[in-house]
Amino acid sequence: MNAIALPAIEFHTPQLIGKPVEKLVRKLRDVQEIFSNRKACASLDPETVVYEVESWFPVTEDTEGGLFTGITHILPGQVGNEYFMTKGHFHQIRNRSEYYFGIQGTGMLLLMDEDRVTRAEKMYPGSIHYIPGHTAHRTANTGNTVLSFGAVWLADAGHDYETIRQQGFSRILINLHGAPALVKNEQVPE
Ligand code: M6P
Ligand code: ZN
Repeated sequence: MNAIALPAIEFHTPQLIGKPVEKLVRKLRDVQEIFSNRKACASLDPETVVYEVESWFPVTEDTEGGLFTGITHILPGQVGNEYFMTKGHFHQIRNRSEYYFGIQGTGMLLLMDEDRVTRAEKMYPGSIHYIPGHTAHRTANTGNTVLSFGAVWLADAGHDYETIRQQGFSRILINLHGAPALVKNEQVPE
């Protein structure tokens, strides 16, 4: 029997490995504008890796009903008192939902609906998060070790980063006296 080699989750690293896994590295210089404290950001090395994404795209982006999967690794760190986090996005096709699941480390998933109401869910190894359609999502690493989480999303969902770039999330996640706190984002309207 000729078995085809497929991508696989290597649990001990953990990583998504094999061909054709695509890897994306987001450094501070790529994501500096997502952090509230620009001064603190400017004092850090722009080459610092904030997060990496390993993805498998078995079908093309326009495949209705197709699925993509990936693992994201957010490094531990802060910009000022704000934890390292992903850019965050709505889906271009707004009703598209997604699953996230915690693999290693601890963090928070920020979920903001179209009325800009933001809530957060704790991420830990084994946690499962259903991200409904019409909901922007961003993850932050609140621990001292790498936060890795898996994701499964619809191939045609698309990433709308622009809405978040212009309007931000209504809440930001900061380290307040050693614990994560979801507080009002003073830089954007409610
Ligand atoms: C998850 C999925 C991906 C996303 C990645 C990083 O793996 O939701 O679609 O690209 O997280 O998040 P972002 O694109 O917001 O930086
Ligand atoms: Zn998504």
